[in-house]
Amino acid sequence: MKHDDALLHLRGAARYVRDIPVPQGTLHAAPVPSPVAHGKIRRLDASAAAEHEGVIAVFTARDIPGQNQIGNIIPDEPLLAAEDVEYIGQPLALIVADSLEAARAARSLIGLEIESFPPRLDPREAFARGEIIGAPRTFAQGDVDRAWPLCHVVVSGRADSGGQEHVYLETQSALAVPRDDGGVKVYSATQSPTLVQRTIARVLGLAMHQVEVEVPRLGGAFGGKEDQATAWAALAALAAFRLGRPVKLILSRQEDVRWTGKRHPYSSDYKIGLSEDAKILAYEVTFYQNAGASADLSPAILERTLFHTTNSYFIPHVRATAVSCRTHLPPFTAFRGFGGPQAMFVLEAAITRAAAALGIPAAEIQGKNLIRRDDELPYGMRFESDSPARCWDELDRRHDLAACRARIAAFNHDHALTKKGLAVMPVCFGISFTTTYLNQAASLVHVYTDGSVGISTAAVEMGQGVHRKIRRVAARTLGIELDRVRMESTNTTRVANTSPTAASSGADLNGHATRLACLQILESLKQALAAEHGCLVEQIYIDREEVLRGHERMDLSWKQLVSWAYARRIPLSAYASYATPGIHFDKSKEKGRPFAYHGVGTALIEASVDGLRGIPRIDSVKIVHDVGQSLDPAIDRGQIEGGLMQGIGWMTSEELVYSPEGKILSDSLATYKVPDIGATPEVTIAFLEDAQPPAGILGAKTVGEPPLMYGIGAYFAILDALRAFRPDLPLFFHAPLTAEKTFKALG
Ligand code: LUZ
Ligand code: MOS
Repeated sequence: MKHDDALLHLRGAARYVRDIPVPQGTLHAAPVPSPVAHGKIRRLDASAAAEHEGVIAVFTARDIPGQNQIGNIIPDEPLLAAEDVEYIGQPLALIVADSLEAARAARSLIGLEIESFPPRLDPREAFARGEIIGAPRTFAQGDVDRAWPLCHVVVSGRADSGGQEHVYLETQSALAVPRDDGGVKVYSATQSPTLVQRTIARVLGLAMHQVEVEVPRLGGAFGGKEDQATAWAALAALAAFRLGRPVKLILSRQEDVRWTGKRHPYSSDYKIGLSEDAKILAYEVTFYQNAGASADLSPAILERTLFHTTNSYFIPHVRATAVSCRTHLPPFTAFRGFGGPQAMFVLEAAITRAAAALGIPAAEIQGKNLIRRDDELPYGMRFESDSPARCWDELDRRHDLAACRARIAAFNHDHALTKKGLAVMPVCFGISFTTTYLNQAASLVHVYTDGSVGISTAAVEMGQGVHRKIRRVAARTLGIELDRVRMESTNTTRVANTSPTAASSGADLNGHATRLACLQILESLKQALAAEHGCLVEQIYIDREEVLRGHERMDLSWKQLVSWAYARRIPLSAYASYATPGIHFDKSKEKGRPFAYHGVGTALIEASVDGLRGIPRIDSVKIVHDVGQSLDPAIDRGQIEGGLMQGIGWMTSEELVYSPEGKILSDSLATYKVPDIGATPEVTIAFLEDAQPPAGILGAKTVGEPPLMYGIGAYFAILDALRAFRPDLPLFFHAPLTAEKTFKALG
């Protein structure tokens, strides 16, 4: 497999924002972070810092010409703290100097007095004090209260999942260059070019057309640059605008880990009721989302939690309530799965507890309750595919779940010091932004006179291969070779009003728009040819760069066709937009059809635990995933493997630890453990064959986010192995299940 930029990456030649050759006179900026999680600024004296050698200027909230506001969904987040301080790491000021070293060194000279108050870190405590963002929301169907007495078993409990650091390879980066018309051009490592553009316009008091945002590529993002690239771009733009000089702002790894938001930790209460034959009748859940200090994307993430309350299962009686709780930590943000994984973890916990109560394997409950075509989801959408059961059955056919369980039982019988465990993890993830209006995209396609093609869309390439997929769509639509098609950078002057490259929808939305633009060009070419040759437009095809009339070759190549058309003044560029049809959602009723389709699959995870050292290990993962007709099987495989490992990390080793003062202690890759190659299990992936016609682009279904949630199975597989050592071990659901916790659980 070859990623579009594989050679550049391999040679270290790919240019990220930090690698762009800077204009002469470029300055460097270093934010001054709050040392306190909760307090009021009593004095902020920048005079000594301003006099430090190399320092050009120090900016505070007072220097912002427009609004000191970067909140996206809710305007509750200042760019620079004016009075209230809400988390450790919050930017209080910006030092600009002729070198990064000088800017950073001057930080210690800022005279700062902050009156500090005890910080609130726990979401349940925040909820109890009424510190919530927006109103709680409830999704419901059936009537849980009437269902409980009908259940054979009812169990309840609590499940907690921790946050997760994105660990994108490229840290937050921006380069702002003032324009001669008073505007500013900003190179930003963002998933959301238009959000950055709009926010900078607001902060500087400019019109959006005075702000150009250019995104070359990202070194990973995973949601961490959907909302949180904005502050750094806006700070760089503020300094460039005020000083009339280019300004570069790059966070170090440690600054990035300390100051930026991560996946939301959740604490949840669940209650689940089942019939004697293991049918889930009722499920009630309350999600307490730890939002951090400001809203950021929390309300949208909370909404997606509610959408994924029942994951891959049909449950007739459901009541799910979710509330976003304000705490004194850096605002938590988007992370692959966007609140969905947190919901799925709770339901798997509930099922695991119910299985223990019934004395049956959890997989028996899972397999019996998979959602079927026409079943209604708690948000009113009727399920439109057979994929969950088909993926499950295919996994069973290939790997024989009962035989795996028997093999593990035999192993555990024969081994005293090592025990194995198993879990099945079905995933069903709604595809579309839950905010309906974001489901739009546009594409600008140029065919140059030599037949080569350049495409601009809203899609940001961050390693996920979206550019290669869009190139495939264009090449296939035009009937030309892939190598003729190039993706341009993402730029707000070429494609405006961009939705974030997020929600697993980059290839679908921008691929559809690109296909429409290519079809426009194709139509003009065909019309001109039909007129010239006196035939019907429908008779003309382009296949493998050859023009065909019916089945006959016209002795005209793509290249020749393009120069012929140019000479006849036929348009060779087109712009098209696309909006996902048939989706809607009514928040007043919490019902609708929010998703174009669902990303579906099932995984079988096997784990083992070393009983002496307490160390858990994921041995193997077997996956059947419905990709539809894959646009690029190698890229899809890569996404599935990467997502899986990120999910396993979230569930097993990646633990965010904070001091009581609200300071992150796990602030380096030595103390925050991401899974490495040594932790990688044997992964077997099968694509669901002859998947039904989906709503994605050219028959393909997305694979961006859903595979992360297979990793949830790692928690339950390890728990299963622990129970093989200690059948009396009380069940506990507090992710991540680290080596420390497994060691303690073994006593
Ligand atoms: N971002 C967003 C997302 O703004 N809305 C979504 O529904 C979403 N879903 C997944 C990931 N990012
Ligand atoms: Mo995302 S969590 O699709 O930026």
